Amino acid sequence: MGKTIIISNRLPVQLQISNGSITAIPSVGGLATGMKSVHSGGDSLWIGWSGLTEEDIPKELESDIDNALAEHGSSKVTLTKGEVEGFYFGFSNRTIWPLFHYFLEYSEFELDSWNTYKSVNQKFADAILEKAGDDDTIWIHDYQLMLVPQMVREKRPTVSIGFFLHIPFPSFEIFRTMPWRKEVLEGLLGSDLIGFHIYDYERHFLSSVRRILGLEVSFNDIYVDNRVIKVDSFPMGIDYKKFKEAAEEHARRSPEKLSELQQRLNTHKKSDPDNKFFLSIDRLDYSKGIAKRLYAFEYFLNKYPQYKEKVRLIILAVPSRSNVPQYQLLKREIDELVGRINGEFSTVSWTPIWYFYRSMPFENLIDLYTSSDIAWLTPLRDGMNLVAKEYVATRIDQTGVLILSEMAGSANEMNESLLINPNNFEQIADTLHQAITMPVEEQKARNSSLQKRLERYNVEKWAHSFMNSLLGQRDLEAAHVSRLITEARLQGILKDYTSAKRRLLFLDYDGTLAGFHNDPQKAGPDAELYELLDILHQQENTDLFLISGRDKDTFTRWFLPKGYHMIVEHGVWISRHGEQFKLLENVKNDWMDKIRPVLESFVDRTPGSFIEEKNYSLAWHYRNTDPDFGSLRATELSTVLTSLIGTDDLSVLNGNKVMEVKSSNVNKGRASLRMLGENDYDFVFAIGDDWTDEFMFQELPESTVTVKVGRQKTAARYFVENTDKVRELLKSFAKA
Ligand code: GDG
Repeated sequence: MGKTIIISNRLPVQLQISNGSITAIPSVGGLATGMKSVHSGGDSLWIGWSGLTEEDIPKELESDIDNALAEHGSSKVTLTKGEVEGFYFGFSNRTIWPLFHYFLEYSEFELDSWNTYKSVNQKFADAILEKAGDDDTIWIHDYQLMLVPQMVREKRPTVSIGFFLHIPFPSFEIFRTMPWRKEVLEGLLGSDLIGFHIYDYERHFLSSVRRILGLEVSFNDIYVDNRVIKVDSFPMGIDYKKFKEAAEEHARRSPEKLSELQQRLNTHKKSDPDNKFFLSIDRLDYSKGIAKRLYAFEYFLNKYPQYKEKVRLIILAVPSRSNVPQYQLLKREIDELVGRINGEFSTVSWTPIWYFYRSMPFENLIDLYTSSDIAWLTPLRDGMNLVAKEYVATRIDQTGVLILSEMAGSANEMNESLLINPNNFEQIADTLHQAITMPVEEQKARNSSLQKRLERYNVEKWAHSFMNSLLGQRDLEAAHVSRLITEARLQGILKDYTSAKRRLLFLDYDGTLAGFHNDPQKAGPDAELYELLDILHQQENTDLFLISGRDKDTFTRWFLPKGYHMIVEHGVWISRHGEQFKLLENVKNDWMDKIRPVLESFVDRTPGSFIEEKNYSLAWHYRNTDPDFGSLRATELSTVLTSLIGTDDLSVLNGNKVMEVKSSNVNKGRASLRMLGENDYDFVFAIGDDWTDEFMFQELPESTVTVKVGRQKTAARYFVENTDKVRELLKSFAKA
């Protein structure tokens, strides 16, 4: 097992240079803490930007810096001022951040900053490639590095790569507006595992993958060429113990040991024990909804004037990205709002808002959490929001009320909090009132459930479950690879092939001998395929069957003159030696008039879908529909058909973007078994791509060489990746 490499924009270490000497101080942020169990010992490395630009680092200190970082298991990527501008302040924070938080109007689509984003992502990828071995596990973090997975994959196809997005993934309608949407998705798909905080982001991502890249998605697996990429949600937790213990230590402190801030807070609390503190903590970011919260506070004071002089809103706005214009404007707006509201409502003894625009030491953060009766966290959009979780963790006597925005990822797991829509002032004012008057018993009941969950699914669990899932993907991959037809296996198969006295081959057509086409009638055989089939067909002691769900007329046109043996419509018809098709199974088709109108109603309501009518079956094709809508309709149709066909001897086959109704006593397994009984075969081979072929894989004897095309679950013994590989395999039979 190799080492673990973590990559994030910023290293979890702060560098300070003073008088030519370097100090590296580990940061205490949530991510750094969460990764502690993953990033420890000598077998892990964290790669990221140190926070100092190339211009900031004196050449002679370069190696000292590297050594200082190495002591913390870190390695730096050096960026120039220009790169930081284009990559970080530019594309990351002026394009992706606003877009992914649904601030479409703030998103700038600048080609220059996109190009810098690409080249800086390449720098990160190169830094990884320089350090990574083939069996290492790589975990890439966040929106600044979305192209890195693919850049690493290109050079290291077998390395295990995980990616976690800390911010929301927006709906397709928003994401599609970005000019480089395709490149971003392709970049992410270099990963083996892509993680999001919540299922909604996951589903938006999958929808974009289907619609923009047209890729096959099955549940939360994406199939790309010969790889399966897993997408899953892992809601990030906090270091629960750290916050709980800090609060306990805080409660034990003697008055003279309290911080100055705490002493001030206490003085105000003492002046009237009924006074309530509301707490609002965020980075100063438009996504956090600070300005809206201020307007809502004003609304509340007007709607519930009895709380004037009784409540106080403490706002901690941590400076962030202050050289991006939107952040400067927001800062001005908040400054003005605070001034206006304080001016409007203040009395000689009361200022409604205390506003801090700074970062506070951890100790003061705990002062604020433990002193506030109500945490009011109402982002307009937030990937998770850890502050909400931290507040609850510090409430050691289990009092306190959390008011949380529905738009924060954390709302998904914090149902016991008071959830509000940050745009609904009426609801906010009423909820503040509800929070102020909430009985202590109710507060305790809510917080105790919340605390249990936060303690259990803490940040360490989060990191572990991501890593375990990534390793699981690697095992899955290994299991797949173990069934791949390798050169050695091929030689074994060929040996049996050549030494056999009589061979029987079953070849599925669509998705196996030929790729899919939007119009099935156009997916006809090419010259190379005819040539290959001719050779196999003419080999001595070889019975080759094309076995397909296709209608007999198409196969008559394409193959009858060639004289290949054919079984079509899943086993209804058979043709040998170029003779006309004959019925292989006795089947009825009088049910068709009943089912056809049902399918027609689905065609009418599902643009792009159509009916294929065969002699003994009806197929509804939905390959050309909107992928999400098509799958939805397919599920609906399946329910309708299942209830309709009830006792009839019919079955519904759910193929590759096609749903087919046919007699239940007909399938490829039954048909192939009948052929097998006709002669004494000592080499039997069956190959196919969808689950109608699984009937063959299941019914044919165990000694059969069964081969699945693609990596989906299968009963086949082997698999090959795609139709090109099928051809290669058959060519080797042709040469045998
Ligand atoms: C992004 C996503 C997602 C805040 N002020 C001070 C301070 N903090 C600490 C808090 C908390 C962290 O910063 C903020 O985390 P959030 O999750 O609330 O928000 P973002 O910074 O926007 O983080 C977010 C997160 O990534 C993780 O995936 O939840 O949705 O936007 O830990 O305690 N810490 C100190 N002083 C402060 O003044 N010491």
